[in-house]
Amino acid sequence: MSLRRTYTASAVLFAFVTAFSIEANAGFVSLRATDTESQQEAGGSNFTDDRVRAYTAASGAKISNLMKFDFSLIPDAAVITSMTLTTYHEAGFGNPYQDPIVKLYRTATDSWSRANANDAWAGLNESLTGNISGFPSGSGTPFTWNLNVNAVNWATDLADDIFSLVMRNEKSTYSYVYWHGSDNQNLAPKLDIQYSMGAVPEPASLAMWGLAGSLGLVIARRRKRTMIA
Ligand SMILES: [Ca+2]
Ligand SMILES: [Ca+2]
Repeated sequence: MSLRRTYTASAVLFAFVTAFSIEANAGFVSLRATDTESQQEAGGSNFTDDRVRAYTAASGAKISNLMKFDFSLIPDAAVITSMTLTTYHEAGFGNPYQDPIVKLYRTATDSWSRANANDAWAGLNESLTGNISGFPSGSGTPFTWNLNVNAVNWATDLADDIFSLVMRNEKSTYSYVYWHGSDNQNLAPKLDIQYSMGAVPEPASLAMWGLAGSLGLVIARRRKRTMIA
């Protein structure tokens, strides 16, 4: 093989390997909620303040909370492999009060907005956690929630670029916990997402890198030989 041919073959292989390696790489995004809203499940009243509530009233009425995340940074073909939500405690009113038991859900309803006072209850779709309790009481204390990403086919949210998450107090008796909403982005709910493109399995991609390295070595050796000659 002539030196020029070796160079060409190496460049083509390198481009090929690079393209696939980028696709095979795991991706990571950290998103802050772009909007949050407390909604009363029955009766449809919305709250306009910045408080994230998981609340069951003494009457049994529930006020649940919506959080909106912008998925436009994640490729539509991504396979989401993990999601961790962090919420920041908003101290006051003796909360957490009477050990609320909280669950996270996905909702397919994306049309809500805190700026819109007349949203109907968004409703619940897939559940993303089991029952969670034992919340912090310190002001601004972060609390992390691990979401079961396998409960959802994410194609819809990856296509419409909006993931609406619901936080709900499952306890039937008077209890509540509060968190900061989306207004202060330093305290807004944060969603860390890992994904893969699943195009090429890691070992294959590593082997290709090894091959590219060997070709590079051949070129270097040939160069040296040419210089000596
Ligand atoms: Ca959506
Ligand atoms: Ca998208």
